Formats: sequence, structure tokens, C-alpha cells
Amino acid sequence: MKNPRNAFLFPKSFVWGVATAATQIEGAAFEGGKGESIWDRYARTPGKIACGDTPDVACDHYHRYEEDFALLEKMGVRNYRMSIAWPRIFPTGEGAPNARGIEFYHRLFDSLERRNITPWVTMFHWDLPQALEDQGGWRTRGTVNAFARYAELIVREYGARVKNWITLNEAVCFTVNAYANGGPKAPGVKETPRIVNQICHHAILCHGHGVRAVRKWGGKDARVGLAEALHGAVPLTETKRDIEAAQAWFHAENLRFLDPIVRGSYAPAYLRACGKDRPRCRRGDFSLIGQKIDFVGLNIYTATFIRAGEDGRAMPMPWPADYPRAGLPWLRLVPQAMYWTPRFTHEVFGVKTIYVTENGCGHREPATVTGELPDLHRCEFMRSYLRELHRALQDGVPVRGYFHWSLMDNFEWSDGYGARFGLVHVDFHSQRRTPKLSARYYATVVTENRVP
Ligand code: GBH
Repeated sequence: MKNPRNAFLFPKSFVWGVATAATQIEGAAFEGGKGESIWDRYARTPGKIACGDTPDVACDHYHRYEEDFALLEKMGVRNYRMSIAWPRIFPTGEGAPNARGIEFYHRLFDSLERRNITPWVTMFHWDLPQALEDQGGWRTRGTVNAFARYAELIVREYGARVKNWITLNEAVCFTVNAYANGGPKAPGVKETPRIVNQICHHAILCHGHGVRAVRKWGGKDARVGLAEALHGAVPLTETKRDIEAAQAWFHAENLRFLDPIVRGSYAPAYLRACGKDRPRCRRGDFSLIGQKIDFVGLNIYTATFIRAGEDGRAMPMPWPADYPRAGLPWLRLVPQAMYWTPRFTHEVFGVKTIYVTENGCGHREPATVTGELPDLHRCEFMRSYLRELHRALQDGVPVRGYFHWSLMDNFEWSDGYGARFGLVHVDFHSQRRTPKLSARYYATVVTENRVP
């Protein structure tokens, strides 16, 4: 018999980490000089967030980060993806920066440094300062200019200690899912397609400003990319016909953000689809947007099955009502996404360095626990997705790291605190942290560099 301990090994240099975002864990929403974000406001709009939950306190990470990082250290996790809250640095998005906010992240980075944990910092994970939204928000170039100032400040401030930068998290979520259909993301409004396309253009301009800031002030060893939520496609059968159809569908579905960034212009097919509502671009926009990046981050949760029709055209499979989910209605259990999304990203967009910047499942779990929660569902979720990731590596797909979403249960946006994504259980009444079985499972993955 073969020794199972030698199976599913990852390359020595593979990066293992966990991910979080400021709004979802920090709390202290009105402390330390922080300004109001669109999520603080949105949470106060009746009916927008499950159970009327707010990010006011969340995991109180603002006060408890030492305890949280000690948990990371204990798990043997050496890479930590987090985000900086823009309204903590610039409370109104403009004007004078907030010294106490700047200090806070220095304390975080100090703590990580002492523990030998490498930070991977997202500049923007959806927490637009409300004051900017009041002046037009993503609809205006004013917000782009404010972001450029913010990116410059944080890279100059933290560039000596932060070497891995992620400009934007999931552009589609804070643009299309926030401005096109009245939600579910803040500010939850309904704009015309022309305005939505313009908002998306402004988002990728911000990405460009983020890249420029890192190149200018980040130091020679700094690296920068973005974290994307691409619409994944899995061929129904692994036949040439289905694979080609899935690849073509994947390409067509993901033209809005990643394509102009890696190619330096909008695809004709994208502009044709926009028709008269195409975004207004200015001279110089694409030299900013199309700057070379060092990696692409992929947040991988699910995907759509595709098969080739009679004529070879891609046919997305409809979902049977009973198809299994990993906790939330949108999170259909498709481990093969972990193989096909990185592979197609490499093949279609020519991306040569990929990190899985998020992957996880969000279940309803008890609010209070006594001892370790035996979350076999999360262990099996990880095992099945990681085996597909291993298969991708074996087939030469250039994936260099994986970050599990998330370190601990947290504020799951419009699902509030009801959907738990953590490896560590959080009792939101007592703020007690208790590692789940999956934390131990992941610690084994990380320390043994394989999928047990
Ligand atoms: C990520 O988004 C986020 O980056 C992270 O902050 C979040 O906590 C985590 O994943 C878990 O959700 O609401 O019906 O319109 C996940 C990707 C893509 C999931 C868009 C929700 C919209 C479904 N998201 N999707 S719906």
C-alpha cells in the first residue's frame, strides 16, 4: 500500500494563508476617528441586512487583534490577507488623514511582524467613505482621485513592511452588485446601464492608481495584483467539445474587469455589448489601467456547468433545485471550480501567476459552542476543493498560493452574522474565539504542505 502521507503534496514554496476584510472583522466603526462607510449607512437602512445586523462591533478585532494573530500563529499560518479601511485613513475620503487610523495599522503590522506572519494587504474591500458616496461616489472621477491619494498614502506609510498589495477586492461586487439592481451590496441603488458601465470604468482606474502607487513608493521588492470574482465555468464532461465551450463562455463572461487590465483596452465584444451605454474614457486611462501586474488573485467559491450544444455553442446547465450548497443559496458546491477557474484564467487571459485569494463555505452554525465545533462539512469542503487545486498544479496551472476565507466567523455583508465562514468560531455575545475542527484540519494542511 502507498503511504497516504506522501499523497497530494504541494510545492515547497506554496503560500498558505487565511483572509479577512476590515468591515467584516474590525468593529469600532465609530472609534479611533474612523469615518462612516457606505456599509455603516446601509446597515442602518431597514430591511437591507439579515436580522438588522450591523458591522458596528463585528469581531471587535480592532481591540482583539493580538488574540486573533496568536490563533493564526498557533495554526502555523504564515500569510495573512487583510484589508485597510479607507474611512479609517481618510474619514471623509478627502481632506486630512486620520493619524489614529494610520497608527492602528502600524500596530497590526508590528504584531504580525513579531509573529513572523506576512501581510497581504487589500487596499479596497468595499468600504467606501460615505462622504464620497454623498458626492456621487463611484459615478464620479472625484472618487477616483480620492482613491489615488489614499493609495499613495498607505503605500508610502506601510510600504517598508508590506510587500504584497491587492488593489481591489471583487470589482463586480461593489459596482454591478451595488449600483445596478438595488443591492444586495451597499449602497444598494439602481442606476442606468450607462452609469453602471462608467462606475466599472472608474473602478479599474482605481486599480491602476493602486498599481502606480506600489511601483512608485512600494520599493523594488513590492508586488501588486487584484482579487477577482470571475464567473467560473466547469465543462460538464472533460471532452474536447465541452472544454472548448466552457472556455469560450468563461472568456465572454469575464470581459468587464480583468480583460482591460491584462490587455490594456476594452475588448470589442465588451464595447459592442455596452452599445450606446459604453463608458466614457479619457486619454491616459489605459496606460494607467493596463500597467503590468505581478499576479492575479482569484476568489473561488463556485462555478456554472457548461456543455456544448449541437452547434458547439456553450450551453450553461440550469441548476436543479436540489443541487447541494455550501451554506448559502449562491454557494453551489463545485470543487472542480478550483481546477477550471485558474486553468482558464491562465489560458484565456494569459495570467502567469495566480493566487487563490479566497475560498470557503458559509454555514449556519450554533451561536455558542462548548469546545471544538466538529464542522466536518467545512473539512470536507476544503479537502475536495484543495484536491482540485492540487490537480491544477499537476497540470501546470501556475497557482502559487491559497488563502482560506475566513480566519473567523464575521459580518457576512447582507447575510449579517448568520452565515459563518470561519475556521474559528466567534461567539458574538461574549466575543469568545474557539477554533473549529476545520482549524485543526487546515493547520495540518499548512504544516504538512499537503491535503490530508
Ligand atoms: C467574497 O465574495 C467576499 O470577498 C468576502 O468579503 C465574502 O465574505 C466572501 O466572499 C463570502 O461571501 O448575493 O445573490 O447576488 C464572494 C463572492 C460573488 C458572493 C457575488 C455573492 C452574489 C450572489 N460573491 N455573489 S447574490
